Amino acid sequence: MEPLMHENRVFHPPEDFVKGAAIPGMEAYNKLCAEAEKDYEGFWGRLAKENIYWKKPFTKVLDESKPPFYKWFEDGLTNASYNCLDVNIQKGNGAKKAIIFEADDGTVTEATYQDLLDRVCKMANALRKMGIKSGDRVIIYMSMSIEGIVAMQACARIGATHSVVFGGFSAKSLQERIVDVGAVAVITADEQLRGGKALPLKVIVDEALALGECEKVKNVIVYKRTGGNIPMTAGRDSWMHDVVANESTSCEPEWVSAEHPLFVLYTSGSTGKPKGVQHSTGGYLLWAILTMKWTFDIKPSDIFWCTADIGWVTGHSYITYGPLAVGCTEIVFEGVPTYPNAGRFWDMIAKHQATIFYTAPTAIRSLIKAASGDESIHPKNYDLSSLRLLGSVGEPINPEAWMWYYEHVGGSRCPIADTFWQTETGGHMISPMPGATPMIPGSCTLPLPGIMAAIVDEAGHDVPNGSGGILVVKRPWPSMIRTIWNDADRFVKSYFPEELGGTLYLAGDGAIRNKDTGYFTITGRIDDVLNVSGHRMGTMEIESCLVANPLVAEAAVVGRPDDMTGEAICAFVVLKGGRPTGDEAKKIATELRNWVGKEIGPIAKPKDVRFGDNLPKTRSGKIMRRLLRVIAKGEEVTQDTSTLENPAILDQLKQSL
Ligand code: 6R9
Repeated sequence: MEPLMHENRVFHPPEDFVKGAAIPGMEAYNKLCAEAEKDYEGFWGRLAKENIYWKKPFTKVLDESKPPFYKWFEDGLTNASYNCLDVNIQKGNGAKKAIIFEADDGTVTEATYQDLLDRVCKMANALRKMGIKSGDRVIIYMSMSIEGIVAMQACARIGATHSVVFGGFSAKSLQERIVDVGAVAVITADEQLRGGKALPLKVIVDEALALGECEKVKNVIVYKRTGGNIPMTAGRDSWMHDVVANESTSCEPEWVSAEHPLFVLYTSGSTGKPKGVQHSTGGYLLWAILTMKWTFDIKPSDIFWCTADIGWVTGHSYITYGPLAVGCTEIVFEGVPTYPNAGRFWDMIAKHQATIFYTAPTAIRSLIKAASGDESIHPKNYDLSSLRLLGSVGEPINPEAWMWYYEHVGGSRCPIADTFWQTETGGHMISPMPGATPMIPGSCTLPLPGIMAAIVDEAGHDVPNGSGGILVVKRPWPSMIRTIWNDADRFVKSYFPEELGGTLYLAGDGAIRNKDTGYFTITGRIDDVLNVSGHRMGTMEIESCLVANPLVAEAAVVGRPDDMTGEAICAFVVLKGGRPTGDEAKKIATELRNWVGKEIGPIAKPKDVRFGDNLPKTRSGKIMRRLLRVIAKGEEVTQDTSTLENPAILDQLKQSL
């Protein structure tokens, strides 16, 4: 933390950027913040009227009668897909490119707003024909494709709530989500392509459904991506191209309440079970639109590229909904940043003339490393002059990576929006406004207008700038999580804990504000959630997976800092058959890694696996994770170990494989 607190390089938005910006300068930013302070409901009500098409206008902005179950614009009727597609076509943008899709192998396909509307309507009609109706849940298990976006938009069009599961999750993770959300259909692809390799999707869906409790799933719709050989179950499975073939290109949208659940997206929390984060339609869409305008300063002429996957919230807000709702042209990419070489991002920016580029620090760090080993793929060899704005998301961006991104990708000309937010927040919470906020590398700077972010102590009291604490949001905002699907209790306990007074939204991150600037710096999660390459992983989730292995008696999982992935997963394991050594230990470690890969997904595989006869525990039997964290880092244990029942165990665990 220290170097960050002393970071004093300041980068001001370039003058010509400020001139045309949506928020041109700090005065304009402060004015919006003051408007929200003065009349909170008036502020949001005005923006919701100006930015969304309402079939029936709302009469009440915010209902706070049952906190923390807040309702926004509830009696207003709207539709997310209508706002993204029809509204833009009515504005005369039917022939405008909506999506430039680049496949793994470099093939480019484009879709205009009119094409997209036609395809969404056909798909929506096909879903309706299968009996899928408003309020039903549909699982989408696909990789990056126009079809994936069409599937999400088609669900939105008929009021079905989608739940996208990242294509890297295992059959078991997929099945758990299908069961929890009570899905009636699954939309998938035969296979996905990543880095020149075909990877399975449909057979994993089959495996998931065979795990049981999935009787509600009546239809599996399969997009033919690779043409790979896959089994189809008669009466249940159908090809996407067949079901849409004879459908009409017009489809009356389902006009839903602004509070209607647009999607449920599962994310890791501090228990073993992932939480289904439920989002609304109106409030969510409003914030996707406003953040496109404010944070990304989006203009009709922009070519916007967010490199996220639709399996994560970033892909929802800044691929499927935000960019289309504001009518820009966006790039959608199927592949990986390192194939066919680590110059792929730079090559694509140049080829498609991207103006705004939004990616994750972990990708930047790996491309810095690649470019230091191979000059030919350094960004300086590509024409990146089309860029005017950069963005970062998913984890803190370290000042070194920030500087490299700023100088070598942005040509010291493009502001960087370091956007702090979460699956639960629906959109950006804290970020520089690119035409206003002076930037300091490593700080996400200031909250967006209307977002009442603050730092408090463990009792919920404000702490002065300069002292660290717990990041909270003091007032509800339109795109906030509405509940955890099927678990309202957990929603209240996780996000509005009694200890903080019950009204503050607890983000789960620690933060500190600079004494002079008031800028926020996020110091990392304060719960048992790890951030590996920008992906959230619950330590408990991995622990319960490990102990489910027949060889394992007990396991504890902690994170340790990693130069490339931000954090790395370290598992401390006690085997039923005693502590293995040498080759035997290596073999079992590999076996356990693969087990986690198979049970949860490859992103959850522990980097380190260490074995002990036991784990360090207090006399009351609590695993002392803080000691494990120290050991995982390879540091000497200097803390008090007097409460430890079995201090000798520490030496054993220190021995790495
Ligand atoms: C959008 C997204 C959320 C967690 C969040 C925090 C970390 C995200 C960050 C950041 C520092 C940033 N995080 N953006 N930390 N600076 N700009 O990533 O959602 O997958 O739910 O993760 O990611 O720890 O709490 P999600």
